[in-house]
Amino acid sequence: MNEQQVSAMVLADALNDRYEESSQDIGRFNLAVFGPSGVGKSTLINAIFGYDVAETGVGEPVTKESRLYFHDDGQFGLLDTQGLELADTLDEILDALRAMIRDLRSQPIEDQVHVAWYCVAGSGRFQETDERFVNALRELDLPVVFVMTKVPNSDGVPDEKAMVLADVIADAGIDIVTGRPVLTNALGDDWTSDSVFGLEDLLHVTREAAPEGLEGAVVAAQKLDLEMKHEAARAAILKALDRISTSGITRAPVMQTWGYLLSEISIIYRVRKEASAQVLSRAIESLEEEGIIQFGSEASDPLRFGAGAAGAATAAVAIGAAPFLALLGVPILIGMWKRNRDSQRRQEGVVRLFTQMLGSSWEEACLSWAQAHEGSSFVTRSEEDAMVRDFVATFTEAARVFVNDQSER
Ligand SMILES: Nc1nc2c(ncn2[C@@H]2O[C@H](COP(=O)(O)OP(=O)(O)OP(=O)(O)O)[C@@H](O)[C@H]2O)c(=O)[nH]1
Ligand SMILES: [Mg+2]
Repeated sequence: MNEQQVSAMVLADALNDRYEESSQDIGRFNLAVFGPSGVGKSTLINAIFGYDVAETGVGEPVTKESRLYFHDDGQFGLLDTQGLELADTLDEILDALRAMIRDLRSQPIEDQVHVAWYCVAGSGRFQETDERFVNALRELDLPVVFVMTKVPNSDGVPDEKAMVLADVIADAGIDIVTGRPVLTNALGDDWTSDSVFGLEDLLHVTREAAPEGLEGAVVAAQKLDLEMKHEAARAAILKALDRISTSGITRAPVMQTWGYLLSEISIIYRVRKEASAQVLSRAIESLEEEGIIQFGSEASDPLRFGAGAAGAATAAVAIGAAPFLALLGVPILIGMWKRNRDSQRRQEGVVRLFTQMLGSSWEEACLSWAQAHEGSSFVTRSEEDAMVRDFVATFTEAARVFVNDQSER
């Protein structure tokens, strides 16, 4: 490993140091899904959470011989049944569920079951079993989202019979989230005019039903709504800027803030820790090769900058106030830093600007990966290359805008 690689690892290390903690902070959203076999539960889960039961396995039976399976992955946990004829096994499932929920009561909130989906076929009927099951879930204090699946529709407009069923359910006097069922169809069909619809609706209702403090976990767990993720990433950047304002600009707290920021964005977009660290260190190395960023040789050194893409002459500037920037010298920021070396507030501005650039570039890389990627959080080699390119391009563009902005003054 050469010196450049060591330096490039600094941000990857910051992310590595904070990833687990960030994951804990965001928490895990645990969803329980019920409904008769074949109604489309697993298909729906896969469409919204990209969680392919066929691929990931059904998980562990909750108790020996139990028909409840729990499986978790990152910010998402799923309590599922497999191939159950619900009416025949109703009491058995409810007993197992009651025992499980009772056991979980003493656990931290993120280990409990948060929301239940109760699914019936959109072409079916509302039966006494459905009512009993929903009431039993409510007695366990679970918010119940009533889902109609495989709803026959014409380009997303539910057919008449499904509308009638929805009204029957809404009028049945059961305690369900929003008071009405959510109508969905998770698979399109070229032969009929059935379209995919209702998935966003179901996601939003589910997020609303999740306990306070776990909405972020729902946002990270789902793969359907990238705008939702974008909002969460913007909030993470603002939080990082706030942290810098309150904790000051000495090295340790700033590194910590960058570690939280980078890992939170990774988690929001479901990019795993190892892939994140790898992409980050490669991107920083590449920025250094292009002279956009330069690293000082030692952490304790006074701030040192070399000639960068901006064509600045080699400069060695000693500023004791922020030794951490010895590790991450940004040539385009030198001018601003030098002019403002007497002002703590303006130096903070430099660090905030770098934080902003870092967050936006990392988000861009994660976002375009998520747009191109279906489902799992596995990052292929070519996807990794694309993420490096996206990060470098976004960062470089932000740097260019900044340089132009400075030279116009
Ligand atoms: N047309 C259409 N078919 C669907 C839809 N959802 C599921 N299917 C099909 O229905 C079948 C059963 O779907 P699953 O998602 O496995 O049903 P499940 O409720 O998980 O069933 P169990 O795991 O046995 O309890 C599969 O062949 C799916 O392809 C849908 O929204 N529309
Ligand atoms: Mg299933």
